[in-house]
Order: sequence, then structure tokens, then C-alpha cells
Amino acid sequence: MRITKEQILDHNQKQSKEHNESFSFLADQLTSQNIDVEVLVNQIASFEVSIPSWALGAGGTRFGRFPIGGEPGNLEEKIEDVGLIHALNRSSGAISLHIPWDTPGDAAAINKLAEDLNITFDAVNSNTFQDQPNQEYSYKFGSLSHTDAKVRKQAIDHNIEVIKYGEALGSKALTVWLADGSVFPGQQNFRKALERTYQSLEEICNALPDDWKVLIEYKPYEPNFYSMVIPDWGTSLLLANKLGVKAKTLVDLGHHLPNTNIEQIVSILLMEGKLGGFHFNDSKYGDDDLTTGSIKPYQLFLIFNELVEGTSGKDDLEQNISWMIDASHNVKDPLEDLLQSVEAIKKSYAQALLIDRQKLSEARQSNDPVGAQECLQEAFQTDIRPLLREARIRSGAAANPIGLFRDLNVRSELINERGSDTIATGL
Ligand SMILES: [Mn+2]
Repeated sequence: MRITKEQILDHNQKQSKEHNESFSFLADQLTSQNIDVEVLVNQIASFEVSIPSWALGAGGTRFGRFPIGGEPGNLEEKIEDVGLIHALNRSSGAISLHIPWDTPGDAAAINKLAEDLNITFDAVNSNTFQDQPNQEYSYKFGSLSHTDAKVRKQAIDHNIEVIKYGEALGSKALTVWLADGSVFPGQQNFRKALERTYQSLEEICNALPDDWKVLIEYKPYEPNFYSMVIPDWGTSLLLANKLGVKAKTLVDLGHHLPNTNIEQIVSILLMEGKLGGFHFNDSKYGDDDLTTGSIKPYQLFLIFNELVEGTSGKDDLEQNISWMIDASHNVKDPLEDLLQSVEAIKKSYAQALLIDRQKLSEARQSNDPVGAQECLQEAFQTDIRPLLREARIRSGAAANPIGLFRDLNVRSELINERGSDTIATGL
């Protein structure tokens, strides 16, 4: 299924009166605060977030999975689904692939399809957290950190193979999330496991093309419940520093212990030039993989405050950091969920752009916590939804992406095309 320009225009036409009223009211309000609304709308319009190939089907838990029907059964259909999201919001023009779940068989044909839909390829993800059929050695006791050099070599070779697939598609980054660790005290020598991981990553880095980066993701627990080899940003940063300029840290919002100050981590990584990428999601307790902004929108805003503060503006935000979603759960239509996530991310970005930086800086300098809080709250409490809508309309996207998704019965159409019992590859 494809969404046509006419369908978008028709939908936008119906919303135009109400939208124009709310947008001009907000634009006047912001202009009176000396904010350049045109610049703001352009910044919002050009900010894009990549869609993970593994989030396009129903997510599951280890207890069960409830298919939603019409799930993409292969990589081509996944790219078509991202094409639908991008047609609706014009902010999701890239897909992040997971190998081997989405191994591109015919790179030329995949590139052609992606080009037709204005989709590019963001970071490619390796997978050494599960065994594949006919795999020679098992990752049961680790991969890049394994005690056996033969297992490590297999895992290194897999990562290098993933780079090759990515190169054929124009990707510029490899994300390594390592599930390695230990389930019980005493099982693993912490130092030796980290040292072996470093050596394996060094070999992977040596195979990286010059214009690529490797993003090192961290996670405090799960699947290992006593220790993870790369449990936190400090360990990731330590490895990235040792590995050199191509290695950077990837922050996955769900990969922190409860109440961790993620915005401070972001700020410090930016200071060190080591913030390489983001996996957006939200969580209540742990790695819940919930819709971004559904639980802690203020935290998301504070993170964007640091991102805007720590970069010189839009260009840096776009050029140096990979923006990706990493979420998957059991109950929503994944396409609607991804539309909500992208919207929440862009909303937080827009709110952070509204912060009066000079006023905030003065409040900090004069040790005025009340004034500083007022600066943040003023931006956070502004209803900037008309700005996002304006940015979408100008980009050729739908004024109300989820509304149009439902009006066009996209899910029913996909079920008609693909059947009700297709299952997307992934978790
Ligand atoms: Mn992640």
C-alpha cells in the first residue's frame, strides 16, 4: 500500500481552517517573545528520526506474542511500512536494519525500493545475543567477550559481515549491543571479559570504512542478571575512548536503572564529543520499550535541552548523532506507535528550542534556581503542537498522521495485502 500526495492534500485541506487559526495564534505569541517562527518551523521540519526494522511487527515478551495482522513478512515489506510512516509524517526517512533478521539479499533491488520511497539506511545492528540455525559456535556464554577465541572470532566476523551489508546500502554506522555478561556471582572475571571485548571491538573498528562510526550501546541488566560486560555509559565511554575517533557511545533511554539522570549523561558525552547515537523509547521500571514520551515527557524535554545546549544548533544535531527509535511492545499497532514516538521526540526538540538560553544562562550565573526553573517551564508548558503541524504541512506530510492512518484504514489494507497471520522477523 502507498499513500498518495492527493490523499495527504485532501486530508490537510479539511484541517486547514482550524490549523491556521491555532498556528497564527501561537506564531503571534512566539513572535512577541522575539522568537523567529520561520527558523523554528524549518528546524522542526528538518529533524528526522530513524525507524528500527524490528519495531514494525507486534512486539512480544518471553510470555507471549499477539500478532496484529498484516505484519511485514520480509525486508521489502518493512521498507514499505517505513515508507507509509514517512509519507504520513515526513520525519522518518531512514530505517535501521538488524542483521540477520533483515539481511538484504539483493542490495540493488533494496536500494531501488528505498529510493522510490525516499528512505535511506541508518545504523546497521549486529546480533550476537542469540544463536542462528547452523551457527558453528554458541553465544550462550557470550560473544565478543567469550573465553574461547573461536567464538570471539565468529562474533567479530559477523560484525564485519554486517558492515559489508551496510556499505552496500549506504549506511554509515554499526551499532553493537552486547548481551554478554554473567548470571551468577563468580561466573565471570570482570576485567578479563572487558579486556577481551575491547580487543574484539578493536578488530571490528579496524574493518570500519573511514567514514563510518561504531556505536557502543550499554545496558545494566538483562539478559544477564548479575553483570553485563558493558553495563553503563562509563564503560561504553571508556571503550570508545580507547578505540579512538570512530567509536562513540549510544544512549538507549530504557537502558538505565530507575531515576538515572540521563540528561546529565548526554551533556557529558556531548562535552567529550562521544555521543554517537540515540535509541528513543520510554520505560516505567526497566527496559520496557514503551512509546517515547508516554511515561516521562519532562525527562525527554530535559534531554533535548542538553542536546540543544551542547550542540551549536540544527546542523550539529543532524550531522553527528544518529537518531533512532528502539521500542517494541505487545499492544499497539506498531505503525501508530512509531508515529506517536516520532511526534513526541520532535515535540521535545521543539520545546527545547524555545528555551530562552540567555535568560537561563543568567539565572545559572547568578545562582537563581527559581529563575532557571521558570525558563524551562515556560518552554515546556507552551503548547507547540500547531508548530509541529505547520512543519508537517509544509513538508508535504499529514496534518494529523494518526488521524489519516485511521481514515485510510491502513492496517486493514495491509491485512488484505499480506494476510492476518504474517509475522515480522524480530524479537
Ligand atoms: Mn537499543
